[in-house]
Amino acid sequence: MAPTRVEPKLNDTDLKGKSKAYQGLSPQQLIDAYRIMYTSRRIDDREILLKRQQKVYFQISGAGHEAVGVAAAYALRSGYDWFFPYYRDRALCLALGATPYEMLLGSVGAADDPSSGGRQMPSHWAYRHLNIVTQSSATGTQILHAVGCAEAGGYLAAHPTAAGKSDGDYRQFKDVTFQGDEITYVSLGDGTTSEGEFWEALNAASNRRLPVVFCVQDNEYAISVPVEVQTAGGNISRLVSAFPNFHFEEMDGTDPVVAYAALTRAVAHCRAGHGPAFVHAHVIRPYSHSLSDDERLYRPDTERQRDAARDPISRLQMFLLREGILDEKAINKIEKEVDEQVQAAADRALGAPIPQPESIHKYVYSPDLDPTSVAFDTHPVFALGESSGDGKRAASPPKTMADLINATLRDEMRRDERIVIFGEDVADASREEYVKQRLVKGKGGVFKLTSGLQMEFGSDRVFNSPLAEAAIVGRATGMAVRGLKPVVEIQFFDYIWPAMMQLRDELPLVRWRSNNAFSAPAVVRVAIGGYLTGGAIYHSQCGESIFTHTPGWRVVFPSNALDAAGLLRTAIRCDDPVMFLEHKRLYRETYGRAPYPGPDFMVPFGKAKIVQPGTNLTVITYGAVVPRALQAAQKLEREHHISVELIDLRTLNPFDWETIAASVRKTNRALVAYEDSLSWGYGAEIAARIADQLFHHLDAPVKRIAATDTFVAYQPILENAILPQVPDMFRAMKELAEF
Ligand SMILES: Cc1ncc(C[n+]2csc(CCOP(=O)(O)OP(=O)(O)O)c2C)c(N)n1
Ligand SMILES: [Mg+2]
Repeated sequence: MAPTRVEPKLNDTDLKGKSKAYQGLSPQQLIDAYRIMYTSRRIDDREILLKRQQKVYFQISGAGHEAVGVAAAYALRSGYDWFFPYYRDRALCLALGATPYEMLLGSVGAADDPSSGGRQMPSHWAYRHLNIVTQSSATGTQILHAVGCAEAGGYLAAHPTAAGKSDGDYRQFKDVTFQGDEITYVSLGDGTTSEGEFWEALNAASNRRLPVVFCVQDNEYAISVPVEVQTAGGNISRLVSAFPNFHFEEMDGTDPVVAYAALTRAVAHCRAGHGPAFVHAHVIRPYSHSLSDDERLYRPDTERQRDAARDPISRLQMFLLREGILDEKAINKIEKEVDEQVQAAADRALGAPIPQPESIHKYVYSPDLDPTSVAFDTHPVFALGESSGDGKRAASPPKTMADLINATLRDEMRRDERIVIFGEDVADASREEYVKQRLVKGKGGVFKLTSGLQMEFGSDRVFNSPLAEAAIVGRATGMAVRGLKPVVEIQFFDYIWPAMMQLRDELPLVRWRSNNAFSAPAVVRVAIGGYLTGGAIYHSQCGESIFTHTPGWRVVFPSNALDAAGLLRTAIRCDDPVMFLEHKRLYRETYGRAPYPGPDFMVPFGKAKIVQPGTNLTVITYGAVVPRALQAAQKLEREHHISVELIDLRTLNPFDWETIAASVRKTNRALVAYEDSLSWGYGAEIAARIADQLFHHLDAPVKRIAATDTFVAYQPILENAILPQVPDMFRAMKELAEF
């Protein structure tokens, strides 16, 4: 069934003459709108030409979407509100203050391209001074960032002192601004409303009454797929209409006056703090999806001609003529000026310096703060425990990893008001009165790692999220871009996958892809691992190498309570995104307990620990394998006098190559032990590096011991057979020593 066509609803066109205002727009603003819209179209045309001449390498146009873009810019405040546009928003960005030259620098991939320094395709906008935040090519991810951005604005308004700078950690390096009544604008296409992240974003914005304007630019196609295939019933407005707290608009987005009126109402609703707005703009797409697409393959001429009759450029031109605001001569003059301006900008951009190949490594991580540096290497200060009665106070008792992570979070939250914690079940109780009235004790995480934090710091700093992992990470990204320090929890590593797009394509990439214009140094805590007896497939997974394989992440995997405390503090204070992997089996293990090391204890990243020194072979490991490997090594020493040097990596990216290399040069034998399944795992990289760089020092092949290439099964006998056990490690070490 064909979708219902929405006819243009031009109104208020009876207002004639230059003194009239059109839905609040003055004739001069309409003239300016025409200039911007025409500029936008001409940049697209110029880019298409340059692409055909192979002087630029990609083209996707904003054609047909110009009117709604300019209207949004007029309804919002440049440099005051926040913007998460998508690739069709050229006119929006121009109207907010980006220049044709800046855009064309992006087209040629110039070093001075303010959006990405030649790292991203054209039309992936980022203009720091205009609050236009870096975006990816992945459809829909930006919608969750917008939600997080709006949440950060609200949080900062409620906690203005959090915005202050502070030396000695990530806060030193980011200017945090907020307005109190700022709005976040996010746009997307009709096809993108099919993404789960769209719905997760609407749900969160609705529930939290966030000032977000969601602008769906409906050109009825997502590449070749028409809207009635994307959207049940063919109209997204109908589907979202039940979300509470929203203001809804549906209009002809090819008419700037109509679009401006709708967006002004939407903005007023948000600005007044009533909640989000959903603006559904019907637009056209006259230039195919991109230059790689030919829409004549799937759209007949009749349909394309029908769209052409609604072209926003010719429509506004007709309107200006009809209203007597401009005559033909004046229009020609504007067009000529714009043509010359765009031509000059293109010529200039074509001569602009391109980035140096050596620059590719810049901004994978913060250039300002190095978490491997001595600044993050501090000594523990153990508190004294209770007095024993004779006036003497013993050292405070050893605590579990779970206890120390909780205590570290607590101390960091006291120190840094920018920290917010959210995730599934992390609050003590969302219905906080139950705890306050002492009716219940409170939950504080399925493993109780965040226990008591909501009660101490309040429900705006520690709160439950919906069961939506992409939203947890996507919202954290938006908050971190604004300067907050979200420390979010993924309940089980096994369920990290709904967030994968955010974890792979977004959070770790914000800094690099924007050439350091933006950053998102959030912490993602994840409960990981097996050896649980009954954990089975979906509560035992590892998979750390998937994230060490993603540039931009710091990946941490402590094996004991003290390291967990010190590394978590470094994770929170550093200026990079950190994935903090907490082994569930180690949370309450007797092994590796320690007294609380004080509120400033930090362990630097990239520094391994030699758990025990040895001479005959080197075992490189981390996480829950550390205590198991230690047992095996001790038995080997006792029974066979084989001396094992056991290295706990502690952080997987960066990892401590120097310690590994020094050890292998001494022992000439290396075994990499890890809990994940063997093939393609983290140990493969370590083994390859040793083989590559220490070949002349080796007396035996580099060996690996790891789980079988299966998932972890439920029945304990099977689990034992799957995960590497002490006897397996004992055997592997002995064989290697005797090779
Ligand atoms: C997650 C994801 N899947 C697929 C693509 C490839 N892709 C790029 S744009 C697009 C269509 C988007 O359509 P719509 O949201 O309607 O926006 P429009 O281009 O029509 O403005 C697709 C499938 C992508 N970029 N990201
Ligand atoms: Mg579309």
